[in-house]
Amino acid sequence: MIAASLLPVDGAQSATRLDSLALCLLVLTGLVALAVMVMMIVFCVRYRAASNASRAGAREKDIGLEIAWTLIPLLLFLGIYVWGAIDYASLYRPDPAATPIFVVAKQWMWKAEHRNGRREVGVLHLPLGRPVRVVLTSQDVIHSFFVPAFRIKQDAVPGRYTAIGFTPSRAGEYQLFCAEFCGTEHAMMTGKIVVMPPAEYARWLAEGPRQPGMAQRGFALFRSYGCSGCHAAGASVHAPILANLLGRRVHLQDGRELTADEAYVRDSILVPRKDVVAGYEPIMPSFAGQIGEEDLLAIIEYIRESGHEQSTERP
Ligand code: HEC
Ligand SMILES: [Cu+2]
Repeated sequence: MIAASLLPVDGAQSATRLDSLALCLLVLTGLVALAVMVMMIVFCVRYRAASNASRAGAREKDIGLEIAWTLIPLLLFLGIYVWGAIDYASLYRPDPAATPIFVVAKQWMWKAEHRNGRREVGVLHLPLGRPVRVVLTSQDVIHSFFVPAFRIKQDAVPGRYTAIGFTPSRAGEYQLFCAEFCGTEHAMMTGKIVVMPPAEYARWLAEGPRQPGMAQRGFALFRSYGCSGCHAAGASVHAPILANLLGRRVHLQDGRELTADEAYVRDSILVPRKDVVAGYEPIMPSFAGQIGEEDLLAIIEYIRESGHEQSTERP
């Protein structure tokens, strides 16, 4: 198809879905525009002042017709809205169970860390057919993580986590761009996405340079920063147990309720007064300025993993 050959290949399920939505919208609006144009021209010619076409029997009012041409387009376009909203939610409210991969943007490169501690710069390896969630942040200015082959784009903002979820559906190599002007070498801030079959990806993860797994590093940090003094199971301070926190519903003191994600945990550490958990005193000190981005990510991974150990998911 012409449309298909104009677009980059679809390397992820998100791309296939977005393409069908865009095509559907194009066809629908095209048909509406065409129908209006054709009728306009036909009526202009047929009933022009000089023509003697019969004007008898013209209807002044037709409620049925009016309702039809209001209701049918309304339903069609509301349908498009719902379709778009569902696709949007699957990208920007990704499944908390999807494999997280951490990407830190910085002038002018992309740095990634996988859960076992394998790191890479300028390249991002992903498993084929597995839902992943790229968790982004920036060390300096706003960047934007843009992969045309996946039809995804998400800002990387300093001091905040953003995330985007997708499932790579075709093995191969794709281009990664920065889509937010971020300084003189913005145009050079590109990278390569490599989608490989899960077994190959697992092999790739296990080899090559890496530091201790993120969770393992996070555990050491959790102790050295004194978090365990309050949060460990046997601590004398009344503080929540953090196991299984990620993805859990949290009730806050002010009555709000939210689902704990990376951004929530990050804020709990840096701005503890912002979201105080119901039933606890706001005694947790802020660690803003003390814990670096990469250490924060490691602590979050430790909290996630400590949940898994207690459930029966793992051998
Ligand atoms: C002085 C004791 C104390 C220390 C030290 C402490 N916390 Fe807390 N923390 C608390 C208390 C009490 C709460 C519950 C009240 C609140 O939300 O502020 C809490 C809440 C949290 C929450 C939200 C929990 C939930 O169930 O939603 C997270 C996440 C957290 N702490 C992580 C950490 C990390 C990571 C560290 C170390 C860098 C740390 N805390 C250090 C006492 C502490
Ligand atoms: Cu950039």
